[in-house]
Amino acid sequence: MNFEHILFSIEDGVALLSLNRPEQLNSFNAAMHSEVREALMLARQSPEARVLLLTGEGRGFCAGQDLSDRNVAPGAEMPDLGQSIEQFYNPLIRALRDMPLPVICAVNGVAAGAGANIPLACDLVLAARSASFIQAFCKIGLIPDSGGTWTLPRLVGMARAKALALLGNRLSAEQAEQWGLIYQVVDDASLRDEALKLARHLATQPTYGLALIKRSLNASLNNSFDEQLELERDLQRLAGRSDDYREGVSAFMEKRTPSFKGR
Ligand code: T3D
Repeated sequence: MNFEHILFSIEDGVALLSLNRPEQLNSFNAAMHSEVREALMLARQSPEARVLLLTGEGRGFCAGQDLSDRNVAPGAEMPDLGQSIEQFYNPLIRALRDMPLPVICAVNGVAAGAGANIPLACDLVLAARSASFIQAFCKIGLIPDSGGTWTLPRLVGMARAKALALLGNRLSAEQAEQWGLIYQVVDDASLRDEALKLARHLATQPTYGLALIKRSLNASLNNSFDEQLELERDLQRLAGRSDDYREGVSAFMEKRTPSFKGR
């Protein structure tokens, strides 16, 4: 598929989206936002796609907003960042979080600003050992966006969230793993292979059931215990009517490997 600022393909059930503005550390301009939105729509709608893998080309994962689009001459009117968040960043974060497929993010290098929070909207985050996460917003007078003010305290606790957001220091991938911000650190040279291995495995699994799992876990962050029990009842009812559940039970009883179709 032909894009200018991203690479996108669907192969063996894996939709692979790689940010591709390496000279600008894959920072977002409006054109890249539009292409990412189109690719996410394709991944969501294509029956072949059973998992999404998000990564970046070059030495960085993503440096957030392209600041060259925000460098306003003295006296000129500043852009409306609320409008930018509404039009670009919030839909991106919602699209990743609500994607009815497992979303893996392979953080291949520095992740700063919105680029540090986009991985946190994904389901499984792997990072290269040399990667790092920087809540860079405070250094230019902004607040963490792309869901960062919601996700950070829930993942690492308020004390660490405030330190990350107010100081904007570089957090190494290893520290991010230790703090529970991401799933796993892997050696730089094996990041792409490890992420693809995980993606190819997930692409053979009961996709619909996996989508219900992520929906229930995402909802648990806001639900009471009783609300969550009720949600589990409702989603298990849906899962129990799927072809993959029928196949999973039948394969278990027949002592064979299941062949899931993702429905
Ligand atoms: O505006 C809105 O719509 C609201 C939403 C905002 C969301 C946000 O993300 S705001 C936060 C924006 N991002 C940042 O503040 C991060 C800025 N970048 C950095 O702090 C550093 O570049 C890094 C810590 C990420 C990496 O540092 P380093 O030393 O490894 O690389 P570098 O030399 O700074 O950057 C390499 C090149 O990428 C360089 O270009 P050059 O000099 O080689 O031509 C640099 O200008 C460019 N680059 C890096 N980040 C950005 C960027 N160009 C434009 N925008 C960037 N964000």
